[in-house]
Amino acid sequence: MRIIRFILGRIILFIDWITSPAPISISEEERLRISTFTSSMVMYEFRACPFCVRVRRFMKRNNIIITTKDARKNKDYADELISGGGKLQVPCLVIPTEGKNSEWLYESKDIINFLAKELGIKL
Ligand SMILES: N[C@@H](CCC(=O)N[C@@H](CS)C(=O)NCC(=O)O)C(=O)O
Repeated sequence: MRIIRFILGRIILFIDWITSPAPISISEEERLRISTFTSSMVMYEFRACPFCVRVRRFMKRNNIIITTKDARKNKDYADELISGGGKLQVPCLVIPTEGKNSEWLYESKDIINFLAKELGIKL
């Protein structure tokens, strides 16, 4: 099972690599607006998870840079994800909220919808 998962993971990463979307062209002002919004966010992922690939491709296309933490490779990250978000499931976007606990947003579709809505990106 681990071997099949490993092979599938490599295939996913290879296809992602050869079909990687080009970032759309934006102004420096827009780039700054996006990076200011996302600078304190973190996304937990498994590198070869197809749902994480989906979010990363959306981010790349739209010039969104968010620090990622691989919860498969690093047990500390997996523990952080479980204690903060409540379960070991990726992708999970951690959104700091002023004066409150951070929001731990699961589900690739919800993460993409959140980023698109907040950054005014048309899907
Ligand atoms: N519906 C979720 C599915 C996420 C999902 O199934 N992620 C898998 C990795 S591909 C996971 O976290 N599995 C937990 C595990 O392997 O322990 C989404 O779209 O984000």
